[in-house]
Amino acid sequence: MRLDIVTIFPEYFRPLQLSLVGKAINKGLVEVGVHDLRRWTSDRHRTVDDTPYGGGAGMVMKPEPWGRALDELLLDPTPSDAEPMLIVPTPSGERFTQEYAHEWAAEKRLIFACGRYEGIDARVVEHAATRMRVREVSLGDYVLNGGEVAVLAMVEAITRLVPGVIGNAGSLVEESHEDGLLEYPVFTKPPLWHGHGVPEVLLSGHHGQIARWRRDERLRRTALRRPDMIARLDPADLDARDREVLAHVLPGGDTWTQAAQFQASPPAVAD
Ligand code: JD8
Repeated sequence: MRLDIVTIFPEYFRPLQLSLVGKAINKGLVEVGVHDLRRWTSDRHRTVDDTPYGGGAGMVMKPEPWGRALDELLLDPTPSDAEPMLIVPTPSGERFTQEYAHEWAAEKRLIFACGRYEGIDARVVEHAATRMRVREVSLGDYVLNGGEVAVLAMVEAITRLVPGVIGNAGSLVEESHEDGLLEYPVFTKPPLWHGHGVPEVLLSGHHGQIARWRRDERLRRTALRRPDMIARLDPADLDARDREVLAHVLPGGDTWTQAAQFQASPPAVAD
């Protein structure tokens, strides 16, 4: 997989050399190119921004440097049969999810455009969409100062799903957001810490009971912290015990089906 990142702050991406992504790069599983947008400016001040049409606060990123940058990156056809996809982080994008992470981990080439200031002139995406697939996505409902942090997060979420990057892919299965439930709490030695013990069942060696306890914890946590995820669960994936657990967590002791009605405004659940 080849990743190209265009930004006015290339140093933001030095951490990509570390840990998992760094290893994936060294193993040749992922190729990452970080490009300074100012390389494609045309004036001696290397200007990338200008005042917004229609007035208003702040500055907008000029289209020309972006156009030249994408032109040049598209000229370089490697990997040969790759159809690059342009990913543009923006607070006004659709939410980036684990589902997208899986989809994009199967792509051969991704190009990330990091905006700054008030954003990138909208014609850049409009023009790019005439030449490649473009996705405008948001990391979440909060405002960052630019796209770099979002790209760092997405690159990590995507590359760790590239086959061969994570040693034992098995560990991916029970992760939050993989099967619609949050993770269970984890513990390690010592058995007693600051007067806090470890749930007995985890020391029992009884794998069936441990698996059941972990599933119950995943259901409880998800119902309490993310009732919206409970409402999206497929009923066929829940057994009688699951329903019983949810019935005890959800208000009025109703089964998980009640959750759907709370979709709009999940009730405040006492933690
Ligand atoms: C790209 C410029 C800053 C945003 C004026 C603050 C994503 N979840 C997210 N929150 N914020 C972003 C994001 C913010 C960006 C850019 C992404 C480019 N800004 C702007 C509009 C208001 N400033 C994001 N993904």
